[in-house]
Amino acid sequence: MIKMKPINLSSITKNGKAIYLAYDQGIEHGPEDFNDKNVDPLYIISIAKKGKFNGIVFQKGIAEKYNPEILKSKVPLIVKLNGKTKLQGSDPISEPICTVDEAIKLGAKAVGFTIYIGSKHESHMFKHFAEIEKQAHAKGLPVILWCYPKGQSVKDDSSKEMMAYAARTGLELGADIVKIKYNGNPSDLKWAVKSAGRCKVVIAGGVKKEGNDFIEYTKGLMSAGAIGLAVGRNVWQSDNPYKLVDEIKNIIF
Ligand code: FBP
Repeated sequence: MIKMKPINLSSITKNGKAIYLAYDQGIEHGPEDFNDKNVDPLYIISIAKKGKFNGIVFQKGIAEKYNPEILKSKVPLIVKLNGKTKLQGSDPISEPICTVDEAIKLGAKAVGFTIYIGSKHESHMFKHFAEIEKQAHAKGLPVILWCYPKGQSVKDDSSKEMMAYAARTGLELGADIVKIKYNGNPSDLKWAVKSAGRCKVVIAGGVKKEGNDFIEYTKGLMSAGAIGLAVGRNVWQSDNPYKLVDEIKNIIF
């Protein structure tokens, strides 16, 4: 009998909680998310370093070209292994663009992979995920699944049912952490967290929120049992990311 050792998440969590800085939007959404300042990956690395994030998420290209600065920052690198542009049609597919071995060579402490549940290409992404999950776990590397309901068959991607479906998919596919979208209702999220079982749940930030809304959002998701955030735009589009990060870290930890 093979004894399965649980994957150790201590390199990308602190006391079981986490805040990751996501910066794969350049390919997922295009540079329209950026301004003069945050278009520069060095600015993002400096936020992650100063804010002592538990991980910084890059695609392979940025992880390679800015590797010395990333490693010097000591912020754990999380490499996304697949990606797509927003120019695709309504049933998206995200193909692998980096391998587990390449990510390890870049110094990755974890890998990320996106699956669009509900897309007619879902099974294709399942197959690739299964492969990377096997390879990453064989090397002791945690796997984070971005699990987003998207496709013609998905009517409401942030309904209670869809949030729980995405979370449960993370558990059943073998992810260590599943990243889902959150509709702002903690009692809906509680059910999603319960559905994820021993797979931990982190939440995407979404489009930039105004005023105190992101603070309330963070309070709600922590009260529902998520372990934290994998946030992008709300942090690096903020005029004062450091103040915001201090505030949300106080809530998370
Ligand atoms: P944000 O916090 O900026 O929403 O980033 C989270 C994220 O998961 C990114 O990693 C990813 O690029 C993006 O959202 C995808 O969002 P969408 O599915 O809405 O295009």
